[in-house]
Amino acid sequence: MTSIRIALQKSGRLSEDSIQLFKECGIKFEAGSSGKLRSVSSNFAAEFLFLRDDDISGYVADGVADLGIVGENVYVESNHQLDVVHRLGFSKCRLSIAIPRGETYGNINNFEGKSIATSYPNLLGKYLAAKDIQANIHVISGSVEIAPSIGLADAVCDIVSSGSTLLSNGLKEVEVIFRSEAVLVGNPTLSDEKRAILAKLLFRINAVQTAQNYKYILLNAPNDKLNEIIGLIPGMKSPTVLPLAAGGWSSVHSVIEENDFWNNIEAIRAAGAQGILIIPIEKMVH
Ligand code: PRT
Ligand code: ZN
Repeated sequence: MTSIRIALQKSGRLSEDSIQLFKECGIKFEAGSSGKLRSVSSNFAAEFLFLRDDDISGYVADGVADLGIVGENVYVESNHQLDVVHRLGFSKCRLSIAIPRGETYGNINNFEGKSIATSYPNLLGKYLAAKDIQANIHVISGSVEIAPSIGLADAVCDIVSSGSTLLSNGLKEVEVIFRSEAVLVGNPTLSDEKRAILAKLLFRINAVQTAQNYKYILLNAPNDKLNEIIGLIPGMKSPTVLPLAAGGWSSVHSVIEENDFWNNIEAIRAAGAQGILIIPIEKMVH
């Protein structure tokens, strides 16, 4: 029977959320932390490989794996031509150019003739070429942020998330050149059988992602305030309204986007709503 092979990061910033995503999709397998490099799902036509993130795009391009989860920064830098099948919304970060904090910065022309240390020569090279800047790119594979202080380069181009690494190395972010998140990439030449399995997987991923934005809400409302309260909850178009055993009160049930609810919480309570419950939804299919 056909199954798809999915390459995941063995251990690192992508691993936990990647494994969690498949678990939430109801796909069972043994995670790679046990030292295993390969694991077959017991309830879905998929097999998982656990690799260094740098190798994932190449394995998918070669067809050793059919799909992979990788940071978009690493995928684009790899120059492999894959299908970005789905954006996953986790491991968000940016690739930025930073300079010593004490220096003044005007614009990108500051880098004309300067040297920039990075592990992302392709992304940086394309960005500079598009801006018509001639700079020297020093490729280094780790600890990029110390390059200016040891005199190796004038600036760095590295991944930033909170910014605290730059700060503690006396650097400031001056240009964001790429915004990244985890992506599901796929080999462009998958067979029809594998595409059918991928479609099933995407259906589940969509159900999980949609559910994350919504909550099931339950509240009790005095009948004379029912319409007012329902009107205060945007998106609550057609709630289920059931009479409570206590006369004059109703129970209101609906699915809403969570933010819509918090924006009006005070008004909802002031209108007399009581016993408000907000319950997570595991999966949601439109
Ligand atoms: O061992 P393996 O090769 O598999 O993993 P790795 O060490 O190469 O990668 P890993 O696990 O560190 O990161 C995997 C992916 O997570 C990256 O390719 C990005 O897409 C994404 N990501 C998200 C990050 C960060 N946030 C991040 N903060 N990758 C790296 N960092 C590093 C950055 O390099 C810098 O040193 O964290 C530091 C900056 O963080 P802040 O919070 O101080 O700004
Ligand atoms: Zn890596």
